[in-house]
Amino acid sequence: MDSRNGSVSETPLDAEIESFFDSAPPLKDSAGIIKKLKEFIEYNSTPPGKGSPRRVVCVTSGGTTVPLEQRCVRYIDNFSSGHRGATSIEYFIKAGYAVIFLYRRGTFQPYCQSLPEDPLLECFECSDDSTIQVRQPHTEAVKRAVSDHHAAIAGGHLLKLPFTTIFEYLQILQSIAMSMKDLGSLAVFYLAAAVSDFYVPWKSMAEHKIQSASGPLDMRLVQVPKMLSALKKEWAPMAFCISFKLETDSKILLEKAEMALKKYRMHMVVANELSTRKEVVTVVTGNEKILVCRDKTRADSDVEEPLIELIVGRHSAYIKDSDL
Ligand code: PAZ
Repeated sequence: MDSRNGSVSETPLDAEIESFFDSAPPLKDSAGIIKKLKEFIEYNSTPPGKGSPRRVVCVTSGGTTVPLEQRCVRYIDNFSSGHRGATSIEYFIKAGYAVIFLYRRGTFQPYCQSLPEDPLLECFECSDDSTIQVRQPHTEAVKRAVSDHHAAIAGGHLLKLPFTTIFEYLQILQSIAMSMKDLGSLAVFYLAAAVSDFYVPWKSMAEHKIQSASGPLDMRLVQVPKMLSALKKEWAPMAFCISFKLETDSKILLEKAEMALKKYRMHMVVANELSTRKEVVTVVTGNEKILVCRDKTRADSDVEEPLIELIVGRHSAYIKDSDL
């Protein structure tokens, strides 16, 4: 019995995964998150009027942190900006999907690409009578960000769930996956977050700030259990699953992506290199390696547009096959 989600799993999670969840600090407002998920999925399964159930995609985005102390002062982090996830969402919503956005706090958000780095301070000014107005040349970008973002939320097409640590990320991902289980083949996982491979188990973590006076720091990190297996086997077995593989060494990238495809029984693995990830990715499937590139003839183009187009097509074929 998985008490956090109130559901019974037929095959128990393997010991490593179980121990990760058992020893993780309790997720804040777990009940509230599960309630939001339930309402969002119900709403999109029976949209108002006579609309057919929407496809629902869970997009993960940004990097997970690994706390080094329970009262966390220091943590291990990674490079991920969340650009991939945030940009992809805009295309998924355009294609008619409802999106559950599991994102790292403070990373890129959908519809905000054209805003400057510090939007609050750079886009607005306060006049003498204390009215706040948008400064030129940011009016159009602010209008678009605010109206498209609000329309997605108000229309019930976007649910945003933030995380910071590896513990929060995996706990929320599990809740999302279990909530999406009954959607069957209409569910998609687009796992673009950069998830830590190693972590300090909560029980062996120092409670207070680690003291430097004690000399060099000797710390043991253990491997984060590979949750993709559990997601595919138990949490949402009928979902269409896309994972990402990032490497800095091009010589091993495709081999690693193929290994992940087979090992975790993903439908697609998107392989990308750190330095060229915004220009080109390779989509690895059971029998293809498809190069997807940004349209360089357009200054405002991105690689996510053709990538999501490809994914939506493959997901449609998957739904058709599952119905047979
Ligand atoms: O977040 P971002 O836009 O800066 O980068 C995207 C990415 C490289 C994190 C993503 O495409 C990806 O490959 N995620 C998986 C990373 C991994 O192998 O763990």
